[in-house]
Amino acid sequence: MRVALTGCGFWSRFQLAGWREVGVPVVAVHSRNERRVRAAAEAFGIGRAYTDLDRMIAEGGFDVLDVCSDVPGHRPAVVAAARAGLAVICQKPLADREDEVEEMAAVCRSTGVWWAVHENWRFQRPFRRIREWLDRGAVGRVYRLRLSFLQSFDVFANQPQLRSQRRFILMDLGTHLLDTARYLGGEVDSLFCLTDRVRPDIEGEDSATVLLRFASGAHGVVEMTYAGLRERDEFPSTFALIEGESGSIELGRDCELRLTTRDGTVVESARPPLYAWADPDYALVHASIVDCLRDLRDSYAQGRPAETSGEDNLRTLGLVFGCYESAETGEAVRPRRF
Ligand code: 89V
Repeated sequence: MRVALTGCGFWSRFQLAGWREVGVPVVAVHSRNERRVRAAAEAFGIGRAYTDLDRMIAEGGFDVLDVCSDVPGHRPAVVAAARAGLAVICQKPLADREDEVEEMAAVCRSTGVWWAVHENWRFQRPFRRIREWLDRGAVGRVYRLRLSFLQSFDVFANQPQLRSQRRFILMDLGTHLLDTARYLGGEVDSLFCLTDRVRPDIEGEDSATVLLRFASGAHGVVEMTYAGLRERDEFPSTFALIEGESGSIELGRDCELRLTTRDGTVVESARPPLYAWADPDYALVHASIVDCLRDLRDSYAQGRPAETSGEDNLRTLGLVFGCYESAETGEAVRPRRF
């Protein structure tokens, strides 16, 4: 598997470090910004650097295009790669407009390429451990699941483009949290969502509260904000509570998990490895890049859809667009299927 990467912003250096960590060569890199692409190529010893994406694709020599650009760059890059018969991995969200998602899905389906979304949140160690506990029935039938991501972290310092996104927290973060909700709770039948823009100096919503009804009958609550002002929060941790008929699982500070049953409480740390290249502020998330890339590498090699395949991620996006629809109409909605 040889990868070429497009987009050399803040996230790309962690993505490139992640590929190195899982032993997959990145042979070419592209950005419209010449200074950035040169810097990325130099830092990671990549021989080929391009400012013209079509040229990089035409010159070939790689199997997979990893789309790591900002959101408006996703659609053209995914479509160009798929039309050239390349496998594609794209950062989330695939697109923030439904017509663009439809086009990307149509092109990937008609060309038959292997496509996936780099959806790393569900690969965080605590969620993998919770999934194991759920699979072995540790808490019995789950009747409610809560995910909370309530932060005062200044996410705009490293990613200033997020300030001007008309659709912000549900797109940037809700994609992750709703995907994790699906990973832990299964598919969703209906949802209701409220949004708010608390900070006056950004375009989009920075707080959202989502109520889910899973196909299993379980209830879900997913709440998120970047507008928090609390004594102690812990970016980028998601806190969780999963309630089952015979027990509960809590995910708290510092990746600490508590499994409570009638026999008592088991406490376990699910802290991931701390990679030397990770930004300490994002260590938990950066570690999950490695586990996500490992799954992408292995599924590609084995010719099977990734856990976070394009098709799978379309269901997550159905929830995200459903949240905006619900927030606009004030109605509960059934998520659309792309
Ligand atoms: O992982 C991400 O998508 C990042 C952050 C955690 C900052 O939202 O954009």
